[in-house]
Amino acid sequence: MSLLFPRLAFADDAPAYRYGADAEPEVLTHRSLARLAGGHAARCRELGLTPGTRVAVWATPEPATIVALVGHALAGLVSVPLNPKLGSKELAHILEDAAPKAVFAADPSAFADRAAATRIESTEATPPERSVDDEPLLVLYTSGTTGAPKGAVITARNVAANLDGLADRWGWTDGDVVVHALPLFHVHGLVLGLFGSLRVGGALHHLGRFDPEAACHVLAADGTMLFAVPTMLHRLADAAEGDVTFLPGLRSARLLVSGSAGLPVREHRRLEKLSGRGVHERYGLTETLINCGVSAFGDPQPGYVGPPLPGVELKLVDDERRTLDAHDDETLGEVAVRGASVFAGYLNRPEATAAVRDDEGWFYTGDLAARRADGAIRIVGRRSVDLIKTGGYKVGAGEVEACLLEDPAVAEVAVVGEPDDDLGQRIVAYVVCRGDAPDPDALIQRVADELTPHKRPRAVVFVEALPRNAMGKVQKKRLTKRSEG
Ligand code: MLC
Ligand code: AMP
Repeated sequence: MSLLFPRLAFADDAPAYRYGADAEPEVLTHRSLARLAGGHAARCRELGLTPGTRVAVWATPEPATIVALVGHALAGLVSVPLNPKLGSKELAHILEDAAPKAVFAADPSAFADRAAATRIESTEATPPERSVDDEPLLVLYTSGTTGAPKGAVITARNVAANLDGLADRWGWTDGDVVVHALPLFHVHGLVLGLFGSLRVGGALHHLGRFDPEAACHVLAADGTMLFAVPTMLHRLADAAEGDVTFLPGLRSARLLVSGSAGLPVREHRRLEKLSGRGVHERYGLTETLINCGVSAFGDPQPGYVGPPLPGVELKLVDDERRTLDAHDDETLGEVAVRGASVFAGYLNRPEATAAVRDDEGWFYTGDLAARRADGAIRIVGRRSVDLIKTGGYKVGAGEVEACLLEDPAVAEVAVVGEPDDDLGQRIVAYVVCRGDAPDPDALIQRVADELTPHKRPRAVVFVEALPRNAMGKVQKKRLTKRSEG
């Protein structure tokens, strides 16, 4: 059976992970990463953590975290990466739902106020070998329209199959150095950025935090690919326009990749001018990993996310989930996908899994799209207005509403995503007060503290009443129109 990360078994001295934006980043070679991951795996065994056990990791991007994530993968432990900014309620929910047997952190003192964690130590040992099996590798928490986030169980085969499809589409090899500043608790930064680089035997340079100048600097030195969400590319274009120092990096990268949300055609055009080659988009979900991607062997396709990856079956369906055969770039249907990359299900939630995946293995994404004659997919929106994508993060309107309703001064609330040049969508809360209006900043802070800062509303609008239809259902589209007008 093939290995999940083949180059870690050879363990040579080429860089696998670099961290930091300054002149001398911290480096883990394939050898040092393999040996340290082996040491962490041995320690987990001593702690009585047996294969299949869930273990949480505070996902700061520093090297120790990488050692733990890789050590768990090799040892057959299931990592539950935690957003370092998680607020009290959401953290409590994840710890209760995933019930990890241990929580690891590079620096436990940074999280002492939220959860007791065990320090990741740097001892070395021969690493175990992990083959591409059907056992869980990760549980990634992702939001739905209502309720608290659900844990998507991702197996080793899901990851390997998906990364092999991407490597094929992008010509991704051991000569590539991916540059990114994405969080390591979601698919984009963790599965693609880290595990993808390790699977092809290349390197990942994590900048620590997104900074257009640092990104271009590393690309100009030896970075070959940039992975980014549209917000980062928008900020990169803002910084680079009129400043030639950004151009060498933008022009030497062989591939600029955008994903996690749609990149507007306007931004495509700006980046095409700056970089000379433009941006290749890919489209995915936590539950399915990446479904479509524009080929690196051809030009970018502004407005399109490309055809399905090798190994991904894709169909468009109508509201009754009947297949639509149209290839006219016009007929809209919901995207459904099937294949080895589709997750194993939501942790502890068989009904939620059954609602999105049918008996034949088709996963219904909730995304609406049209398909061109050559199979390229154009994503046009989502079925539900209650799923918001802000800065590439998925946020459920329901979770933010539930949080705000806990404030005694809030009688009713409707949360919507409104168009935003920088974030794609900006979270706005429309609030009907009970008595005197509360301080809007306090409402915003409640969401940042209890859920996570990226779920906080960027604006609170007080209204007399929420628009409702004859059935009493809030008509969110009318709210958005009101603020635009
Ligand atoms: C602000 N901050 C607060 C706060 N207000 N903290 C506490 N309380 C408050 N009230 C903090 C923030 O945490 C952040 O800290 C800083 O202040 C700035 O806040 P921000 O304005 O919200 O963040 P911003 O810089 O705008 O972030 C933009 C961004 C980020 C692009 C860097 O949105 C991002 O990293 N997005 C990536 C999302 C992603 O990876 N999605 C992939 C999902 S997988 P600090 O320290 O952080 O600066 C998927 C599948 C697929 O979708 O297809 O890929
Ligand atoms: P998440 O649950 O965070 O993984 O978000 C998945 C969602 O992100 C998808 O259902 C899409 O709505 C959106 N998405 C990801 N990539 C793209 C893209 N390239 N274009 C448009 N939407 C995207």
